Amino acid sequence: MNFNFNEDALALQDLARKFAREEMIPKAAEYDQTMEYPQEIFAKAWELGLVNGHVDPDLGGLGLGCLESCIIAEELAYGCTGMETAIEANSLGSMPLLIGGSDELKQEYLGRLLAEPIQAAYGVTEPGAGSDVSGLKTKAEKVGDEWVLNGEKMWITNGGVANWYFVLARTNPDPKCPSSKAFTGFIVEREWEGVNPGRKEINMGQRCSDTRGIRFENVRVPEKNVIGEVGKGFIYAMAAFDNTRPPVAAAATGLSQRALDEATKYSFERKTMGKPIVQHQAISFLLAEMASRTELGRLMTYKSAWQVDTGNRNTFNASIAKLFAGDAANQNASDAVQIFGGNGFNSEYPVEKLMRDAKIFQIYEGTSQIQKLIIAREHCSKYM
Ligand code: CS8
Ligand code: FAD
Repeated sequence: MNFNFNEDALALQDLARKFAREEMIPKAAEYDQTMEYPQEIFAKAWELGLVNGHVDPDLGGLGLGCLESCIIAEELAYGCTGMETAIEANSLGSMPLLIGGSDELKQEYLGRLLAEPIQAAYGVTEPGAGSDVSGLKTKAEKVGDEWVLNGEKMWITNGGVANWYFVLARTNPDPKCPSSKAFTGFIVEREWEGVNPGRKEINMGQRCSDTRGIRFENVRVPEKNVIGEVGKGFIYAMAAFDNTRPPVAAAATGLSQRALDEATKYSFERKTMGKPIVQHQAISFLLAEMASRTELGRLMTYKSAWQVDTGNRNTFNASIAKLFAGDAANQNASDAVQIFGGNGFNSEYPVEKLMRDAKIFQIYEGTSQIQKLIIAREHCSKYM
């Protein structure tokens, strides 16, 4: 057991921390208000190597481990989780390809992400199926040597800006076919005929992140754009979450830490009944609880990332990390607003944005209820 980061990880943490404080925080309120996509921030982060770090070195990437990705995600999220989601969605979009794709497909599409500051997206959720991935209706049929894709995706992060999408579609129409054999993953280019992203959704928080529905109408996908084996798409899509839920938990932890720091600073400055509010035990105990949640979320995140990096299945711990850190971010943001009093409710202060931004951590990459479902299944399977 060693809780010290090595020099490379410390250098990455410093780099991401500096970037968050100097580039992201000063612009966060403006991007929140305008809801503009943070391309300028994305491009600067890309220049510094803070985007796509997970791509293998033999493809020209940095080959960072999951723990290093978590370190970056936490620091960037401290600055602004809207911008961080826009950045981190590239890892999610490319993860099924990294897991199951051929070298040729990886070189082509991951190569694009390394060549220019452009986006990828992960297209699984549909208007009628979010938690229940097995219930999705988008379908692909083989016609000659191509696949013809039809259907509709919903809530796709980077949906309007991505150069290409990972799309999960049903390829076996038999309702009795198990999920592990019924779906196939495809790489679909934004510019192909029949690919139609919808309007940008206006969300409660993380408002500069670009979330859209996408319609696929008779989109012709070449056979080479099938990821891995036909029928294995569900497995690649699920295995991707094992790699990306730790960084999502890390981002939630970054928000928890920011809420704690803002609330602590304020509680030293604000005076009531003749003393700084930090000297009221009710306030210092809130800070103690916030600090405890932040530390616990971070520890579980690191453990679930360490399992990935040591080649162990982490489904159980990734869901615990995502569940705990997502809930912690919400409680910490709400407590920070409480500590700020009336000022906390006002957009001149940073914490109301934190509270709006935090909510999505209990919804995307699997809701808190779905994390409990996964944790319970994994736990109970050990007793069977
Ligand atoms: O449907 C599953 C689920 O995970 N639902 C939640 C969906 C979700 O998380 N969506 C997130 C969308 S992306 C998003 O929100 C992006 S946020 C913006 C970007 C932020 C920046 C990063 C479920 C409910 C867990 C399971 O569904 P079921 O239909 O019950 O399937 P199962 O019976 O559990 O499994 C079917 C087969 O799949 C295999 N499987 C399941 N999990 C895994 C993992 N790795 C490998 N294989 C897996 N983790 C399972 O073993 C079954 O295979 P068999 O061969 O049949 O035994
Ligand atoms: P539903 O599945 O309809 O769930 C509704 C409620 O019922 C929830 O509280 C849920 O927890 C609960 N529930 C459902 N099933 C069960 C059950 N079996 N047991 C207990 N409770 C249950 N998806 C992508 O594919 N790619 C993306 O990039 C992406 N980005 C997103 C960005 C944003 C801003 C948002 C809002 C969503 C994004 N999503 C993305 C979709 C996201 O993953 C889904 O919204 C989420 O998985 C929940 O699905 P749903 O919205 O259909 O809710």
